[in-house]
Amino acid sequence: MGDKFPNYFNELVLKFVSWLDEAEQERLSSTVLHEACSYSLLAGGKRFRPALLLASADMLGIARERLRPLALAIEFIHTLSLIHDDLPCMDDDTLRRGKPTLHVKYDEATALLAGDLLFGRAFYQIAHSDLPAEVSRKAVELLGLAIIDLCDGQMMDLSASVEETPDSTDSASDRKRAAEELLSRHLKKTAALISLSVRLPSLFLTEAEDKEISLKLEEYGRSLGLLFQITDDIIEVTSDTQVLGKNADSDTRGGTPTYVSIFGLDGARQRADEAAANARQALSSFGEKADFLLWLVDYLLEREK
Ligand code: GRG
Repeated sequence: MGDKFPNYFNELVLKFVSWLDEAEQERLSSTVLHEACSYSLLAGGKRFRPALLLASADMLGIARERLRPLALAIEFIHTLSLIHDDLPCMDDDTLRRGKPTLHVKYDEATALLAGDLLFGRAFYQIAHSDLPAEVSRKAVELLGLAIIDLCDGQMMDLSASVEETPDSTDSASDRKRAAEELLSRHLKKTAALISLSVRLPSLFLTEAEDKEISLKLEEYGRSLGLLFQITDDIIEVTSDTQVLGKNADSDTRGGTPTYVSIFGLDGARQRADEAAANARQALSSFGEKADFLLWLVDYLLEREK
């Protein structure tokens, strides 16, 4: 297999970054606020969601160019969620994508408004495009739902940080409830946007095809998103800040329960394996066309940043 899949992943990332550079050059204004948005957008980041969206499009045989507005919209919303997540009233973080967070580089008001502006740009990008009307309508509906999930998940995250992580002295039912709460929080906070990225390309299929295929893509995306979050929790305790590009203990400083704090490192790895198995199962009917998306499952299981 060698470098085939990593190279393909890089190719997708480069394609997306070229779209992002073009979108930044066509910005509607060059005020400080727009510069602040560009600071966060162009700070790097793995571009995991847009690359996933393009890989799904390739698997379904949909021309990549048709996905341009949707890929940009997804990354705008993801970046906005990171900017707001880092604010003092949320996670209060100082480092993101290897650079000072937006409110540290500028100020809080600018960071808040930059996030709001990206929200607007995401929907403008979709509506101001030549996407077929029905694709555009459905994409807005699904993106709206994913954003609602993101906000719900973040709210759960904030409340979780003031509750105690159950330990061995807690009853089995307390531990079960904590595990269910953790699953629900991560499905909303992390898996919703990842799942949407995999699902969106199927909007270009016929309605009958979309109905059948979108369920499998969503299931894969949900499991992959969960796997992404579990491995995020694992590398938060096994990696250092320099490798991560964000503070290594950023999610645990507020005492928020994580897969590692609830299940221990081995338990978290076991849950990562289960999510990986579910993701593989969801794509079992796609044959070798799904090879890259299946490789991605192993890549996430082994990732160190
Ligand atoms: C209004 C869209 C909107 C959101 C507001 C703040 C908030 C609600 C939600 C925050 C959700 C959040 C920060 C989830 C974390 C998901 C996650 C694992 C992010 C890290 O993603 P990576 O590693 O980041 O792909 P890069 O920097 O590589 O893009």
